[in-house]
Amino acid sequence: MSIPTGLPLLTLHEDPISQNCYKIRLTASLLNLPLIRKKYDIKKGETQTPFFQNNISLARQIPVLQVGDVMLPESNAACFFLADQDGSVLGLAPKDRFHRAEMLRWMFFEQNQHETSIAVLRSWLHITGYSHLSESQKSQIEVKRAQGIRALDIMEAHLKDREWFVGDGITLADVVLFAYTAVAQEGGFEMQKYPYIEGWLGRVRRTKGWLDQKE
Ligand SMILES: N[C@@H](CCC(=O)N[C@@H](CS)C(=O)NCC(=O)O)C(=O)O
Repeated sequence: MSIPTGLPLLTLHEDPISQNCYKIRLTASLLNLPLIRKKYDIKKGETQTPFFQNNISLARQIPVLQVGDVMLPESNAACFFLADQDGSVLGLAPKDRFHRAEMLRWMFFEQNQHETSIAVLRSWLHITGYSHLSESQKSQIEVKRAQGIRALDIMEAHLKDREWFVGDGITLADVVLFAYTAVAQEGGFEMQKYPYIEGWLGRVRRTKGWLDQKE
């Protein structure tokens, strides 16, 4: 399957409650790219249908970025697709080879150490609600909390002597880490303990083209 040439229509299959979807909207906004939004309610199981599985994503999860008629699941892959183009004014995907690899390092960190703890606790405690959790979920809360604190500690230490995660400007590493860090308090994380992270969140919010997650 090939990607259409020119400027293909970009459609985001999403649930606005999801910060993984917000990452893609934020990337598009920072790059001033138009996105069509197709909304689903994951709480009502709208991504669990055979139609969704056969036509949108085998994983039956959002977000999925549709490029023309080609589907691209996985939030960080979608952000990379949007930013990895010549003429990106903000340089969200740096040209320097080592910086690109470092950016990927933090995007992988986000997916395997940050999202798996901070996003999951936010989803359980803020969206589902403690009283609706299964016994298995309840039993995992403290482990997830320790994993999330470890991820935040790593970010705080990294930001002590730099303004951005990679190089000297905003990249996708900042964009994807911003999404769930900005709402980490909804998962019970005490964000006042992380002054360097708070300063960095402010820098991301002040970047031209920044978009609030509610927009
Ligand atoms: N690694 C995936 C995670 C996608 C994901 O967990 N999506 C959630 C919403 S944030 C979802 O669709 N949940 C509903 C379900 O799994 O049924 C990404 O970054 O896109």
